[in-house]
Amino acid sequence: MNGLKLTYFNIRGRGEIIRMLLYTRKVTFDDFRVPLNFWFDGQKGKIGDRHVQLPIMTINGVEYPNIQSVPLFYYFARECDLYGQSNLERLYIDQFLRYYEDMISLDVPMFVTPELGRKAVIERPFWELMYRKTKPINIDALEKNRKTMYPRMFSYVEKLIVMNAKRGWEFCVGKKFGLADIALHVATQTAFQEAPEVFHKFPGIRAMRSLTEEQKYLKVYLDTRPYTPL
Ligand SMILES: N[C@@H](CCC(=O)N[C@@H](CS)C(=O)NCC(=O)O)C(=O)O
Repeated sequence: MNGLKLTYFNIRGRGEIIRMLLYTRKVTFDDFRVPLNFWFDGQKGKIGDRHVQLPIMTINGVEYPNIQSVPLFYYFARECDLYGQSNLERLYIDQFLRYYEDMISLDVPMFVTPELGRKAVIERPFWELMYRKTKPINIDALEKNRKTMYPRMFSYVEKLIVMNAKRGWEFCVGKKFGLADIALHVATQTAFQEAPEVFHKFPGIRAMRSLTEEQKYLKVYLDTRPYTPL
């Protein structure tokens, strides 16, 4: 793989799994982080037309807009040999990807409220403020996640990890590090930043997160990546 460029916002969001897959294998790529104000200040035309959403991926110098993040996760996981050793393992990996989707849909409302809606995303001062903030703006959503939603979702994933450990699996899926571990780490990162106490009851999730953080090349990235709320 060469001529690789990820065009995405300066958040983890739907770009982080791609970044982490590539860093795991020390694949060189251009990690282009579009400033939010640039996108929402009517300068989007410099990146693409109004029908374009991010991420945009460039592979071998060819740009693929609107290619969808999840197919990109699978593509790069296959390219990097991080997508399981058997069809059954891939079934389990896909399961973790679904939990990732569920989890990020819980995170977003803590930062973007319906009342603020579109107004929030087009107002540059709002974003600048938000990205300096370390705490969510929607305290109700944070409390609901902290008390109910994160523990509920985590308990499902914890059960999966415990069951998989009983099969002799050392990682989320199988005996090799891969996409499921990365998806779990990304899926739980906002919760880890905003409600770390929730993790106390979930040793399996904590252990899997640690294994991800110990990956040699990934560790360098995780230790130096910019702080972002999402
Ligand atoms: N299903 C798409 C969703 C893409 C998407 O919603 N992208 C958001 C950022 S996460 C975006 O570009 N928002 C700005 C806009 O729609 O103009 C995918 O997974 O790639």
